[in-house]
Amino acid sequence: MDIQALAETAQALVADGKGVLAADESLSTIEKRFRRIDLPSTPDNRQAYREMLFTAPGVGEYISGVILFDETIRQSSRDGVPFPELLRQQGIIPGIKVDTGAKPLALFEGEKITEGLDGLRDRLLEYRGMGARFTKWRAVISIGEGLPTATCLASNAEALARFAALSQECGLVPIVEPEVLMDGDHAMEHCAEVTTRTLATVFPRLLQHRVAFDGMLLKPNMVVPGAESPQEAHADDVARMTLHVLRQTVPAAVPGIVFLSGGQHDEWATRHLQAMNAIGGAPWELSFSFARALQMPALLAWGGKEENVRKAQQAFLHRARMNSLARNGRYVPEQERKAA
Ligand code: 5MM
Repeated sequence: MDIQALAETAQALVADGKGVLAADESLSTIEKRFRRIDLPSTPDNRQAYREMLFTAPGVGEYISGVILFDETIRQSSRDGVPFPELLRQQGIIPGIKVDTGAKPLALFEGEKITEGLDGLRDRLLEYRGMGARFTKWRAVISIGEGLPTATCLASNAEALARFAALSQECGLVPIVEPEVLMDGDHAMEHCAEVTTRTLATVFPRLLQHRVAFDGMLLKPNMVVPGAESPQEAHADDVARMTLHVLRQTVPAAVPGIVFLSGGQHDEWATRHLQAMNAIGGAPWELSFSFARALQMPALLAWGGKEENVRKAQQAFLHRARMNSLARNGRYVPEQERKAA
């Protein structure tokens, strides 16, 4: 295993002012997103949407890497340039989601286990041959009455560790994503406690599997109140609590933490990232790997229409730029209006 090469890729993904675009929506998720704009989810529409994002002029200034879905890594631009090559031309590192989705955990109602380990080594080698340089695997953890159970946490941590080890063996930087969902009416303190338990289960397991921390990235949720909670959280509280949890659980050798947005309003995800970077002094780079919080305004502006491509790209570039500023601790909400 060439740890030096893995470390260089991991560092490039969290380079100054840059973060990752998650564009790895599975077929069911992209169908849900396209429903917002009344667009059928066909291979052509998915190709057109991803091409709009990937060809946004100058996107490589803010985006270091893009996580692709299996279908997307095999698609090309209308001019016939394979998407991984198109991204490289923009100075962007292609990555790939390699899990095959979260399925019900047998005998543990309300909990999920992420699948995709069978045959993974062969798939990784194929993706590497297609130009991918990093991978991603998402575990889903629910908060609820008696949830998450220790069994759910341990099973998902084991799968994440096996995924990460296989990725590194194949020369790919794993992005380890244990997502504690926002669903529910729990307080942010409860989210902090569950996120702590989750990460405290994941990291020892990664170590047992000999995963090199300097050749991976962590993609966690931020510590926020549940989506149905009446609790109001100030950005400074989110930042303080999230950093507290991460300091307790994430080794300093990990080069970067790239947050998911998890359904937060796009501007709030940016404010929270800004607040964390404003505190400063963290041992890891603090950046983003958003899907919805980067894409939603662009999707709505696009609406599936060719004539809206430029407008949609502007909306996407705007969010990418705002998050780039936040990632460097230089974002103020007034920049939203000024640039709009
Ligand atoms: C694009 O969403 C990814 C999951 O897709 P599927 O559920 O369709 O497999 C997801 O892993 C994504 O990378 C992260 O959750 C971040 O997305 P958000 O929207 O939370 O920033």
